[in-house]
Amino acid sequence: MLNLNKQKIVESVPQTGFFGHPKGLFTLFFTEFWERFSYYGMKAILVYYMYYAVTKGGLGLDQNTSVAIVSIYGSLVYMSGIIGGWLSDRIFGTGRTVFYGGILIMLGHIALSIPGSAAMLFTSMALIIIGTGLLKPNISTIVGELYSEEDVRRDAGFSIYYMGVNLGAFLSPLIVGKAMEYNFHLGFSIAAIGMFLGLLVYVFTKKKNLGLAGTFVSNPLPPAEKKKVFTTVGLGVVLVAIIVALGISQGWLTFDAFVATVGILGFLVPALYFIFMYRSPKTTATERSRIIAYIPLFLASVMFWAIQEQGSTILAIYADKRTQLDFAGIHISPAWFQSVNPLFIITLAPVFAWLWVKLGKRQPSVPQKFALSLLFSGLSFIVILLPAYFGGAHSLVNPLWLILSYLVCVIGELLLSPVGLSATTKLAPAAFSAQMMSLWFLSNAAAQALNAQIVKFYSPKTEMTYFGVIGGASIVLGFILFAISPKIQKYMKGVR
Ligand code: C3H
Repeated sequence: MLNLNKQKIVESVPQTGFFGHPKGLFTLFFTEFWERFSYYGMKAILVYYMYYAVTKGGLGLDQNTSVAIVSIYGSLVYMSGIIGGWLSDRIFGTGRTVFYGGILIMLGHIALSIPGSAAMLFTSMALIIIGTGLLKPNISTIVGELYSEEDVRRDAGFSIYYMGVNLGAFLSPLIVGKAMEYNFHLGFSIAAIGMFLGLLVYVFTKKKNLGLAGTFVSNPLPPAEKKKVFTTVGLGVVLVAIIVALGISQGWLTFDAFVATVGILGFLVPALYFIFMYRSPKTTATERSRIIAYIPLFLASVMFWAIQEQGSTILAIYADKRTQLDFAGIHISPAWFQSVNPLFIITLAPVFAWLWVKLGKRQPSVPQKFALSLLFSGLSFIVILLPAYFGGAHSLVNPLWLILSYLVCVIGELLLSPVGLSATTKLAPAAFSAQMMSLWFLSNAAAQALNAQIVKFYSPKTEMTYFGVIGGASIVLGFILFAISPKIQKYMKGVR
């Protein structure tokens, strides 16, 4: 986006009105709160819905297959951000794309709330994959648009926004998890209502609060090119549909082959993205250097999310199968453990925001924060291997172990996720502002694609090795990143 447009947008947004931040942050905070409420509420019960027996209201699928499907689903949800980024940079602008995304997500949750079969599940997944791809990266990009480049409130703004994400993520597993005890579809209906409320907040407050933010198309598609692009996309979709139909009918498109394909795409797509942005004539020399700096940060982010996302897959199984759920006189629903991470985020985010302000110029650089994040996420897996080390893998474990592991991982998350969101908006080449945010979410997509390959190695027998190898890898990468941090900082060309 041109600097002139950026300035016009900032001037159009009421610059105070929400905890000393631009009023638009209210709209984005609550829209994203409801979107995450619906997404994480659905996700907190999805894996159980898939592997619980039909007599218990589930679909009766195999447990490991269910976890792999959830990982692939999570990966595609973030991968589709490239569609959302492209549509907004070239056709709709971020604001309209967010709205369309919200509608698709709501329809996706409605599909799951109708009692049905695996077909309903896959319809819902398709709608939520595309819808989230349209909404998630674009709403985060609009947060960046509310602040001028020099505005010192920007990082704190992203921390507040991240608290909105986690407030939704905290409340929904508690509510939807409880609803699951009556009926899975009641739980999914609550998710649909959540997204509906998010759309209401967005539609009714955006005009007053967001000003021009979200209305510009940063790199519009010339009308002459439109026809060519739409024909190519249409043909591509038809080709993929034919290949999939043939593959299924001929028997070579097996579930494992699909998981492997998503695994490859998880890394191939971001690689192509990097090359494309780097080589674009619209990217300046300074922006090219920043793209180089972004590569190690992206890889660190993949490692981090690979561990963090297992909090809702492998650790969800750990909560269900390995943890004492009757504890201190209460019966704990395994889905409630999904609220532990967001609760710690909400509590600790202000502490980190305060810490960065207090440390001022002495605070670690962005690459150093990422390196520390890898150390903490690695340690969280070392913590959770200890119960098996001390007591074997067959007795039930005190839930405090799981809570401690989540806490350590959250410290890593606060060192990486809000920092990464903010750094992405600063490092983005002007012509690719929304697409760079999609690239950031592709690090999560790659992580979950990787997880789909590795979760099958988890079992009570392999538990210690599983957590030890993955946790150890993260710690080693953390040390390497710390060593090369000054070099990365140089390539960032003044961005801090
Ligand atoms: O959703 C995002 O944008 C980023 N993720 C987060 O903010 C996480 N802290 C959410 S926690 C988790 C993924 C969902 C909780 O319902 C659970 C991790 C164990």
